[in-house]
Amino acid sequence: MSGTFFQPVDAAEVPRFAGHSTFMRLPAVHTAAGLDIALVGIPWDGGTTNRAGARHGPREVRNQSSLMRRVHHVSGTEPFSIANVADVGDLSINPIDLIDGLSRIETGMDQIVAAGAIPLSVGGDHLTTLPVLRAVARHRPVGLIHFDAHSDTNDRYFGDNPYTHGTPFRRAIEEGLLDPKRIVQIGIRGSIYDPGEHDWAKQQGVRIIYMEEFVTRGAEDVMREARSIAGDLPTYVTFDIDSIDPSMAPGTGTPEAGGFTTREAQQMIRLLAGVQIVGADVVEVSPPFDLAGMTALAGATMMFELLCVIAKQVGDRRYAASA
Ligand SMILES: [Mn+2]
Repeated sequence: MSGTFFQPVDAAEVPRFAGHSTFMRLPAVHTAAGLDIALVGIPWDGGTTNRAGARHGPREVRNQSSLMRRVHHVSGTEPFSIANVADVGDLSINPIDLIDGLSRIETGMDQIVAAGAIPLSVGGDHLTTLPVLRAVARHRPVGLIHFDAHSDTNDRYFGDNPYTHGTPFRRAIEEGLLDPKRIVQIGIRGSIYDPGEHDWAKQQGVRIIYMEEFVTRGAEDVMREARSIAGDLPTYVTFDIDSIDPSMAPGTGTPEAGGFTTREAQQMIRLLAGVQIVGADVVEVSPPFDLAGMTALAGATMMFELLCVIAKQVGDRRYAASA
């Protein structure tokens, strides 16, 4: 089967620092038709309220993703042998019009979903996840496993503006895209504007696991709960790079001290095995604030971890169907 799947450029023939920059050194294709998993960039930070720059994320994550190899060293998963994966490029965006930007992202993501591919995207700020969910959850609400320093369930900003990277999950719940009782947010921390800032989310049934609880319980226990909240229904996974400590991922718009190590984040993504993932993203990598590409590398690494979990699920499903 793997003979028919797209493959990364062979590092023994073209060294990893050479050639075109695509996600995981995979072929760049123009359509998601025939793909199991579509790697896609969303270079848009129109929802950023403070330090902009995540629009540059996809290009730098592509660059650092050239460091990824073919085989996951713990699970043994070979994602490119068991699933058809390629880089479908960047979605069309509008850098100067927020509403049109959201609309274009939704349209582009619709095409990927209609082609039957699971989208694994790289932002962009966290508002990009809202139009992605509008496409992924068009026909039924999905669950959400959300790694972040911030809950992103605020209501309004600067008057009556409903759309910022601090509001996507409130809007997604209101729009019926997410089942709030199947949402778990992990790693939440940092100063807040108002003591009641997380009350609305909690009242909807969102489970917020603050960083301090994660430190006490550890990854295994927290992810056991996360998997049970997601259940065996369709679930989206969103990974904000600011969930990682700024000492390891400084290149982001809203850093918060006291976060995950990259190793803890990798461990948690591996523990997603068994979750029915219908889409995933890595957001808020902001190269203008990065140092030596370390945050883009962390983002590319989380993308590879997610890819391996999703590919395993695709491969298992294909094997079950052919058995
Ligand atoms: Mn976020």
